[in-house]
Amino acid sequence: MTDHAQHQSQPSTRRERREQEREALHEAVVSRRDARRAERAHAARMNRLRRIAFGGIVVAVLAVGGYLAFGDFLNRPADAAASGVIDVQSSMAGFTPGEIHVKAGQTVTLKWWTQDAAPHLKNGVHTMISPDLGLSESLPAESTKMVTWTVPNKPGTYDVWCDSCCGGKDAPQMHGKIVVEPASSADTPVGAAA
Ligand SMILES: [Cu+2]
Repeated sequence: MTDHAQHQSQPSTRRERREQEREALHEAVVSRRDARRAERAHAARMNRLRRIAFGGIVVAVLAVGGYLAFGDFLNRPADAAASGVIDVQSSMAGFTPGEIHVKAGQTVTLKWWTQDAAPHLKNGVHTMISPDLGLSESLPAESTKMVTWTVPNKPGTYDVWCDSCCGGKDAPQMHGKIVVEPASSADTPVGAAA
């Protein structure tokens, strides 16, 4: 068989060739259109997924933020009687918990800690100041310190603050509360049995 003979089996007329070319072109256009359609559908799906993922992230961030902001209110105030040691964290948000309860005359230990780095803190420390309660302590950056303290025998609610970061005493969030409860339940004014 010669080359010439092979070519005989191919479309020989110009018209047939043109028709075939047109068909091929049409197929190409159709398949490109289908590909674009599939691409668009895929993009829409991805967008939907992205929106769902973004929504999930927003919810998670809000949940964590809410927990950080309101965790103090949700948790019961720390109570020395329960554990013997009161865990107190200092951070840019102030004291956590924001309120602790102690008994008049009791000697308590505060396990006071921070994860903050020195450059964020004046003199590289957080402080815990309450002149009325005889507290004037400092805590070096990224450390834990056990503070043993005898609570004055004067029940009441006292202000305590950090004066070495985030606006210090002038910043409301740098303040915490120490509630000194009467030593014996017989002295408790609220809810006491007659
Ligand atoms: Cu501080």
